[in-house]
Amino acid sequence: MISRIDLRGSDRDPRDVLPRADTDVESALETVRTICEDVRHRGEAALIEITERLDGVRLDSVRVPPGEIAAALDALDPQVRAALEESIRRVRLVHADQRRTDTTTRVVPGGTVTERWVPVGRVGLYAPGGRAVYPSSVVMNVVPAQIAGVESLAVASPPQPEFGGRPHPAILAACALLGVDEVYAVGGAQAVAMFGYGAGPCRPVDMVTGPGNLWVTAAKRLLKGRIGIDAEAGPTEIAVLADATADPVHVAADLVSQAEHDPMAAAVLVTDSEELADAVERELAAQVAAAKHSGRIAEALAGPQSGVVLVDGVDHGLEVVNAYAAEHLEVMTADAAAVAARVRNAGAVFVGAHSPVSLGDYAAGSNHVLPTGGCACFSSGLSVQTFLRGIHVVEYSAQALAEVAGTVMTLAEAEDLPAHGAAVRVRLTGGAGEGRS
Ligand code: HSO
Ligand code: ZN
Repeated sequence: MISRIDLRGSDRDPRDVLPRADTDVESALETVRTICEDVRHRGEAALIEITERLDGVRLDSVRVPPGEIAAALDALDPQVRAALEESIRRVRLVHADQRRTDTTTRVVPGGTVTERWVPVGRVGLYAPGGRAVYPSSVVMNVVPAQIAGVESLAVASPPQPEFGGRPHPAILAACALLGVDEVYAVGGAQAVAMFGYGAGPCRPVDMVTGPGNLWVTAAKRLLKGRIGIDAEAGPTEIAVLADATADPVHVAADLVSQAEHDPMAAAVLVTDSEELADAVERELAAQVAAAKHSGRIAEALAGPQSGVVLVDGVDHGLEVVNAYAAEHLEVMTADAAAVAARVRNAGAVFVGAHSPVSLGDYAAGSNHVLPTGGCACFSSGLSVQTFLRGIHVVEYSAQALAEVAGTVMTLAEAEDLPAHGAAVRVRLTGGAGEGRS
């Protein structure tokens, strides 16, 4: 069911042969543009109409009354509540260490540049609500934003007909645990438009983060520039780099775990051991048959985005996984930590036999909102840094400016921008303010 790609003895560029899903965001742009324009011009009335048409729910107002958010937490299964609390505690621990401190560089006596870290003012977080209802993703988005110091945080999640047109109660409960009381029962592209333009009770935000389906992604692409976005999230990916020492039962379980998300999810095993590849394939057959979501798992594993890749050895395997740049990469080889240290491109790396991706999904403390589709070559997962901006604050005295004036004027002349040079010269030759420091 899973295809096999034999790269042994081949010097082909792995990028040309590796399986990868292609999500056609472009195809959704036109429909999404209409939705966004409607929300932009007609605000909450448009949101209510679009929601009725697409979600089959007629809302009086898009805002969830805060009392209902608190009530969802009261009604939450105590075991799930305890697990969410533990997840939040660990994610907070890791993200607290990501805080930045301002740095001041004294470039010359009297001349300083300070990098001041300032949180984004207002953020909208999207929590999906279709096949994916992930309170854990609320945690992964909200915690770094709160630790960064974001003052105003709102969450949007699709209304669920079976829950009276409110977002899924688990999403509301997670919001309550995190102290978020501004929640909207809006999903899809219309939620991103609501955040981007503001609508009804929702003020516009500076940034939207959080995973979503094709429509959400298309809306993020459309609004990017007007507001900030985290990334365009594609289907989940797991790559496993394993040798003969790996346990095929574990490898198969981990591939299945992420295939469970979506028929478009990618599961890729890269190994130099044909015996392991055979054993994993046998295990996959058994585990998929026994899985609750066997239909979509089987589809994901059989899809062109998944495969078992045979390589010549660990070095060749590293070359392949670095070229693939998976959202999640597990390293299950002898001396796994040393091999993992040579990984250059991955959203997150899971090292050794006891660090499965699902640990990171919920409770390692790491963030699970990670770059997909090869974007790990140039971007990172969600973190406190996502919600901060570094502002350079420049302060020079009269003397420090005088000392560097020649440099500025020469470069200004070289770029044929004499007014740039003049802005320095007036300060040296008796313009207003001369002599002040
Ligand atoms: N593996 C997903 C996140 C997730 N898993 C949420 C379970 N719930 C993308 O990193
Ligand atoms: Zn997952």
